[in-house]
Amino acid sequence: MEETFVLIKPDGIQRSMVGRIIQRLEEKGLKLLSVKMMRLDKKNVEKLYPHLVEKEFFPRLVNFMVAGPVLAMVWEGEGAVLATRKLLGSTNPQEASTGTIRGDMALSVGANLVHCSDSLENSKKEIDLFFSPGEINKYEKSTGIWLREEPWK
Ligand code: DAT
Ligand code: MG
Repeated sequence: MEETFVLIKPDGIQRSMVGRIIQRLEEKGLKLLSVKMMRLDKKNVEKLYPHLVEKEFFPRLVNFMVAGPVLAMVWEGEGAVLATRKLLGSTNPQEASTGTIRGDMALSVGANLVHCSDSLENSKKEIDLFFSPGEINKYEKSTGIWLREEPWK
């Protein structure tokens, strides 16, 4: 079972998209293990996006990410990392397919509503950045077995 890190960005909070974004992840069958509202600082953004710190747009990205509170979350499921990437859609909402969160709800690459981990390795790093092990709620859901091909096993 994989865990992935998802963060609703300041535009998602301000545009009242929290419920809709969480609903998409729940509908897919992913299970919410933890949630935390917080205000990021520049250091948080540098740690979340180490591959982007040298980009010309990075100062704008920092300004955007610290502009308001965000909602950090941990989600669990079979193949959760890739499944969540696909639910979000391409980085640039102009290119994201209709039916994806970014494709349906956003217009600008600099305001694309939500972040999620791009690999299992990065998901572990990103979860560690924002959550302590004691904050991750492992639990069974009675409906969870019906996400499997052989629920009785
Ligand atoms: P993703 O968020 O799909 O994993 P990423 O890790 O390449 O994409 O980039 C992280 C964020 O940085 C992205 O969600 C929005 C911002 N960003 C990426 N490319 C950008 C660009 N060319 N101009 C402005 N912002 C950009
Ligand atoms: Mg990324």
